[in-house]
Amino acid sequence: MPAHPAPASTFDAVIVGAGVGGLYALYRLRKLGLKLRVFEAGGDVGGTWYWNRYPGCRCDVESLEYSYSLSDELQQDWHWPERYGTQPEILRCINHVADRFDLRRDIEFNTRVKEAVFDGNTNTWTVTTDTGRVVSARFCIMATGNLSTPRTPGYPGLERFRGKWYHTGLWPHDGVDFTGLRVGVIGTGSSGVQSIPIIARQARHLYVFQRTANFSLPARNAAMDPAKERTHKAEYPARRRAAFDTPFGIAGYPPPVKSALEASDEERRRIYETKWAEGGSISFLYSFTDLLVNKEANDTASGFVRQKIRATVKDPKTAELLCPSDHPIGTKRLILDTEYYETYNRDNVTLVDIRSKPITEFTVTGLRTTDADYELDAIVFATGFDAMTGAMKEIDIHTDAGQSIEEKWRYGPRTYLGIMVAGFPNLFMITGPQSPGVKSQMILACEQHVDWIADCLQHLREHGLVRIEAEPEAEDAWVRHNNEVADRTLYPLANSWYVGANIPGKPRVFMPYVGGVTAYKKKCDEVAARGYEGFRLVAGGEMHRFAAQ
Ligand code: N01
Repeated sequence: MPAHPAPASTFDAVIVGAGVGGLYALYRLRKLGLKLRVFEAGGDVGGTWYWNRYPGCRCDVESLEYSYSLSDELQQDWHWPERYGTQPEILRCINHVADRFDLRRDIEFNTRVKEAVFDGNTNTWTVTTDTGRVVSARFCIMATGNLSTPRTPGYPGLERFRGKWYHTGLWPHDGVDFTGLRVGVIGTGSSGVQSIPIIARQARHLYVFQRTANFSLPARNAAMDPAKERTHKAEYPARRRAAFDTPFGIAGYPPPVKSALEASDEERRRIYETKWAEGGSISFLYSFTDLLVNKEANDTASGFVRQKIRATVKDPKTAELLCPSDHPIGTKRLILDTEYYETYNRDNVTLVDIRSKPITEFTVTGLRTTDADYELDAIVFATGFDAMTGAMKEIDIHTDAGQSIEEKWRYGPRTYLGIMVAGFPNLFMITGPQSPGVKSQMILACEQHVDWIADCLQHLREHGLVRIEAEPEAEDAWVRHNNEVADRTLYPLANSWYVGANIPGKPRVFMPYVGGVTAYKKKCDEVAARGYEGFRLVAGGEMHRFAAQ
């Protein structure tokens, strides 16, 4: 009996994931005439926006920016009702894209890829799913997402708990009504901070279990301003191009011109107040040139936000607990909220410091910390994800040469451009580690990667090439460059998911590329223009060509 049943179908490319990146890959690669198959673990399209349905979930990038640019008609037609898109609205748009471009017919839903094995003789990947499908493809494109592997803490006793528990990243589709319940939320990252004000309004009592305080700024969400929408739509193509000339891939924020240390106290305060009133994280981080590279400059911004927290939260002890003190502002994902700090002024909300008095176990009726028992009807884990590498490592990806991604990334991810991994030919990642993905507008990042991959596949086809593989030296240089760039910033000072700090035992390696979208795209374009510099390209005989040739 062979270890694997013979592949039932053969494709040019298998795409893993039907979120924003996977759907665009399907759309774009279809235009090359390739035979494609998408496998998606969820019951429908949307990825992040399919799974994260917790109360208050919305994007922290403005809706006019956080949207596909793949069709001007689409971006002109689509109306975003609010400044920031809600999860249901973003998911509605993604569904619209899937229908409008007839994408679903190539997607198998409720199908999780378990294994992908490369055969160096035929230069093909064999992909096996949990539904028993075995298919082969010349190329495998991992659109598996950066924040798609939810994690709950390993405290003992959860199976004893008689109430209901939820993870923000795996939220029930029909919603949860917390009315009249005693609820505990564990975690105060973006998901916790967005959901806490809404759960507080429903619950009889809400306990927020905070291990680390995070910086959060007001989102100032509002109904879409029709004049702004009209102007934006008139300028859409130019704005999309301009976005690539910005560090975070988002146009429309005037770049800062001076150091925070060159400004007087009064000028600094005035600028921070303006940005605070405007709402938004990029705008705030753009107050001065050096907030992310100079600790002293950053202290001025961090101090400003701490003052705002103290001015908002009435109980001084609670306010102090909510003031972040272990990382410079912006070095963890800067959160945008709606009435987060105000929520702690409610009588039915208690902040519990689990840094000084950690949770020890779950009990039948709630949870226990080192100094108290909390009676709860429901627990919400807003405890985040095995970010950036989790989804790739959950799939058993290996080659017939005996290499596995699990083993290769044991001490942290290693990639060339965040797109390919040396030793794993014909395997592409969309917004993989060491690309700017999570430090930029994700849809733009996905589109840029997919366009690059599509151009690459076109190049291979035109030149009769059947195999592309990152060279180890190019990968080493890229990893080194990533580390050097990160070390010139304050980012590595934070215990964030960017460095894997939220997962016990995960190697501490700074994973996103923070040299900016402009520099990154330039590098990708140069690599392609130089005939895929840093990649080894292999020609093949007739039988090895892609099916669509
Ligand atoms: O997860 P997180 P998230 N015991 O990892 C705590 C994107 N996103 O889902 O800091 C107790 O940020 C943990 O504490 P600590 C966005 O990029 C975007 O909130 O590790 N607590 C932290 O407080 C974001 O950054 C949007 O000490 C534990 C929290 O849980 C990313 O997704 C909305 C714990 C986890 O915070 C992830 O956000 C939502 C433990 N064992 C998400 N383990 C928007 O666009 C973890 N924690 C607005």
